[in-house]
Amino acid sequence: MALLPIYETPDPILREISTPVEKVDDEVRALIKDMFETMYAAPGIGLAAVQVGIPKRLLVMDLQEPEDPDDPESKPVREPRVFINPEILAHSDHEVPYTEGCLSVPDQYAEVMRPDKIRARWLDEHGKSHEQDLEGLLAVCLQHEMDHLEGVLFIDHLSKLKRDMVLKKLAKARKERGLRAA
Ligand code: GNR
Ligand code: NI
Repeated sequence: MALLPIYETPDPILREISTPVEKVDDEVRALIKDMFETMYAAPGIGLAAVQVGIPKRLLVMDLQEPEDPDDPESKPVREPRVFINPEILAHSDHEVPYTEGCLSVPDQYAEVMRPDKIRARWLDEHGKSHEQDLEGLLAVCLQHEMDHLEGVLFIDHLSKLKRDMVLKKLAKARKERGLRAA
């Protein structure tokens, strides 16, 4: 059991292209376990291996959606998902906005447009292949995580003006945190 360090922008590791997982073995499964622990502690709904400094094509996700969709205060249901060497086989032409955040761009949120439906293929933690049509938050989150595998952050989808605004707010928040700690 271990919490892993989460790398934040502008760390150059986040710009690396992740390489395929060659073999889904116990070492990979141990990393997956630590990634879930790190993701739940953060807390976040997804985490790509490169965010913890390991540029491999591997990500974990748990949308932790409330038990009762009409009551956001109801207990979140845990549904851990693992995606190894994921591929997007097709996506709809229709794009929808979603307000995204990222553990590597802490406490900053902005609306990103992405295709609302995708067909994806991936391996699970046992090396078994899956192919499925995905939509909603699951499709948004998988696209966000798969961007990480290509060294792309959600802020890269924004206009330069909006991206600079987010980065300025992040710098300000870090500066204030630093002043409080001093
Ligand atoms: O925790 C996260 N929330 C989130 C919200 C909207 C769209 C994407 C995400 S993923 C993010 C965790 C993260 O940084 N994953 O890479
Ligand atoms: Ni992210």
